[in-house]
Amino acid sequence: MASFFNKGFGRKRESASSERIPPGQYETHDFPVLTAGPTPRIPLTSWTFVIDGLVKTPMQWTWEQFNALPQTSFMNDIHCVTKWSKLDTHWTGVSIDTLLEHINPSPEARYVMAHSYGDYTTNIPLDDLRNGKAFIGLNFEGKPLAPEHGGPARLVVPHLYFWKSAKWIKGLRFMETDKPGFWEQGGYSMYGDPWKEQRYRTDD
Ligand SMILES: Nc1nc2c(c(=O)[nH]1)N[C@H]1C(S)=C(S)[C@@H](COP(=O)(O)O)O[C@H]1N2
Ligand SMILES: [Mo]
Repeated sequence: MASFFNKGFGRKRESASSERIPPGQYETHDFPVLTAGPTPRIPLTSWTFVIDGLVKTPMQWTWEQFNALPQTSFMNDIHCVTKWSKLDTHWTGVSIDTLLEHINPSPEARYVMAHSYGDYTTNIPLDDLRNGKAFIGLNFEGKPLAPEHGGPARLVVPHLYFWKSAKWIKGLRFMETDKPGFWEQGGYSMYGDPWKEQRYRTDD
């Protein structure tokens, strides 16, 4: 592989795309759609986003209320466990840090289960959602997020494999102990670090 090159001459080309592709991945310029099951269609009038579990102030937002929260722009690389990586994706949305200001996590909360419309779930450590690491994406490349990519709103956790980025997000449940979500119950990694190739539970 390119490891010799990366350690030496490659350094001055820090942003070269090859250095941004984790092991075992290839770069794609498409945006493949990966969904287990049909695409849920959620009318914005009945859309809600809920944070509950181990939090001092459980909260529920309507679509209108959620869109009134401060929004930020994000640029990220995303890495799917099926081996494609897509560089420089542009989003706007609500940082999880903004949501945390409202709900006050209990001290014992260490993990989060993301819940989606259509019943998909995925588990993520709370520390991987805070300090600018994750957000609820509402716009992708300047347009409202398309339904097949999780619109109207999806979780985006770019530093973990993309299955952790729950499409059609409907809430976050704060938990004390880790529990497997949909793919994790099927043998995928509990954590999913693409740089460590944590694809399956046996890689954890
Ligand atoms: N609700 C929900 N979220 C999901 C999935 C899903 O099936 N349902 N698939 C996951 C997987 S495996 C991947 S790779 C990405 C794919 O996102 P995309 O279809 O926008 O590329 O969404 C993740 N989030
Ligand atoms: Mo995936």
